Amino acid sequence: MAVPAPDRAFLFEKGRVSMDVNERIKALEEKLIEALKKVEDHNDLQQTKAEFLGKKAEISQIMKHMKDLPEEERPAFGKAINEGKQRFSELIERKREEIRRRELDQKLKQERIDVTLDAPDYTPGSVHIIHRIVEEIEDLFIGMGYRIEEGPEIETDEYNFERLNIPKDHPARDMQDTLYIDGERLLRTHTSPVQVRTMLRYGGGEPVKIICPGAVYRRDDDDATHSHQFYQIEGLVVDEHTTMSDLKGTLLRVAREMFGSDREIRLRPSYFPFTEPSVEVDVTCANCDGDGCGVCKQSGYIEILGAGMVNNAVLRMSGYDPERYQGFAFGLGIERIAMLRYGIEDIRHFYVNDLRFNRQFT
Ligand code: FA5
Repeated sequence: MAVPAPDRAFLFEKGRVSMDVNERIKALEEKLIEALKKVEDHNDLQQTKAEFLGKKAEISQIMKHMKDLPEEERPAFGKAINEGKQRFSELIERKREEIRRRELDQKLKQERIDVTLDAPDYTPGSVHIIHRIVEEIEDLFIGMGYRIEEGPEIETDEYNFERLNIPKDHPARDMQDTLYIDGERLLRTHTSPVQVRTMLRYGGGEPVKIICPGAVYRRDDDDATHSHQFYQIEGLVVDEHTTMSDLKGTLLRVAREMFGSDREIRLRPSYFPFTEPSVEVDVTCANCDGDGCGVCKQSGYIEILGAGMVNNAVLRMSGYDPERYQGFAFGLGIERIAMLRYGIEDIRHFYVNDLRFNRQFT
């Protein structure tokens, strides 16, 4: 904006200097007010600010003349200029705020949400049936005073086998086909190593009452009843005067909780290197009530887990004196329990993530 240069002679006329400066600034202020009316956006505003307050603005030019004024007139002159600049700035900032609000209003209008539109369909997720059964069994055992322990899925040969009384080259290693990572590390084939880790941590001096849920891995070929990865829950009680009948009572409670209050169990002699004696535990078939049918292969019973009294060698290796302490342990496969309970004929249903299957259990 071209503002004529101030008339020096006019400015220097004694006694009129300050008044003329005030008039000039007043005139400039009116010009600024007019200019601001035409300002549309931040760009325009920036330009107007440069015109009225920048280095080349008239007010800055007038300021340069202060040095030519008599000493006594300088303070009033400087004050007039500074107050003028202050008012210009305020006018410009007010305009800036006005633009900001207008832009915000526009943005809010554009982004307005139509709350009357239909919400998109969604189906809430749910806990997988395997984890639901794990939680159910955990609740049952917590109610009986057990603690929950967990251990690593990548285990060492020492904890998975050796400290469970399965030395290298022992034929019992063939019972669980193992996925090795290297010579020493492997994917745990069962949850029994957590027994050992917990007993060692307790240091042989106090009773143990734990369950250990978790994933385990085997080099099994997947078929209707075998998976290379499945879930187990291990149970371990070590105390003075622990007997086989404590084990039987505990497992009967589990069987009735899982399959119905009228179920019976049967213990069959078996072999595990870490328990002595060892048993396989069968539950009466829910399909035929123990009379014999296709599901239980006419036996009236279905196998659900392995168990036994903790082998003295295992107690000793874990720091417990077998003269004083005895223990029982059991290990059950969650998928097999779920299959029996819900009549699922193929273990692979649990892992293919077919929502039609999963939703049956929500
Ligand atoms: C064991 O793993 C022992 N550690 C259990 C045990 C613990 C015995 C403490 C004594 C004392 P076993 O290999 O039988 O045992 O496996 C236990 C359960 O896991 C089986 O009863 C079965 O329900 C389940 N299971 C075994 N292999 C598979 C598989 N490939 N797929 C799905 N479930 C399996």
